Amino acid sequence: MKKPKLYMFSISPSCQRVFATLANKGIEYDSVEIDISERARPEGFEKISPFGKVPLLEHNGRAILESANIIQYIDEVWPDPPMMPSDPMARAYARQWIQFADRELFDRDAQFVHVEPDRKRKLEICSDLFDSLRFLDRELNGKKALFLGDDLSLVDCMLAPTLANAPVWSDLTKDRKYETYENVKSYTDRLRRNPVLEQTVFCVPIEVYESFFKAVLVDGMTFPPKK
Ligand SMILES: N[C@@H](CCC(=O)N[C@@H](CS)C(=O)NCC(=O)O)C(=O)O
Repeated sequence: MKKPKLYMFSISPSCQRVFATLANKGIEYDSVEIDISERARPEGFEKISPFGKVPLLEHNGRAILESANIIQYIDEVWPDPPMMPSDPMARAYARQWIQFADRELFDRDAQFVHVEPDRKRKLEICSDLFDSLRFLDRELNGKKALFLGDDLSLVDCMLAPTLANAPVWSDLTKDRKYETYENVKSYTDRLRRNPVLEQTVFCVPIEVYESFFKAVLVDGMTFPPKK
């Protein structure tokens, strides 16, 4: 099997989803760091990436975009260990929460980080994200291990990077909803103790995100910063 190449940015949450999936399967890959703090992209990357975003996985001469799509591709091509259920109904359930992680959580994070310049609007978007976490909290009720059971799944890889940052957003915005989500908090603790996620998601010192999100949510920066 040809080695894949991952274009990534080390502290990007969407890239961490891919790091975790690759690590869980023990897949060897080449990685190319793209400094997304710069608006310009290296020429080689511009040629294969229509939107200039990371992560991008190159495999067998083709480019695959979107972290949710990339990790499902990885799970299909390198099926061991499986990170999605084999039963169609259970797969549909897993995909539903993969979509939730993107639409309700990550897309809002990306909106207040990369797109929205107005600080008040940033805080409103972040507050909407916390409102959506209520659904996850309800779904996690009664789950004692990871999202689909004892084994790390793609749903966990999708959720972990956002949940790692949620306490930082809650502190900075003084939005207290997060603190009431007991199931989300205990699930996040279980994710943090997972050896693969510990090394691929929770390994970035929290201070890095504290200062990054302070610049975004308190000082009103959009990222990459306007020059
Ligand atoms: N939905 C995409 C989002 C990708 C995304 O927003 N990537 C960010 C880093 S987390 C990026 O490359 N931003 C650069 C920019 O917006 O210029 C995915 O899940 O892969």
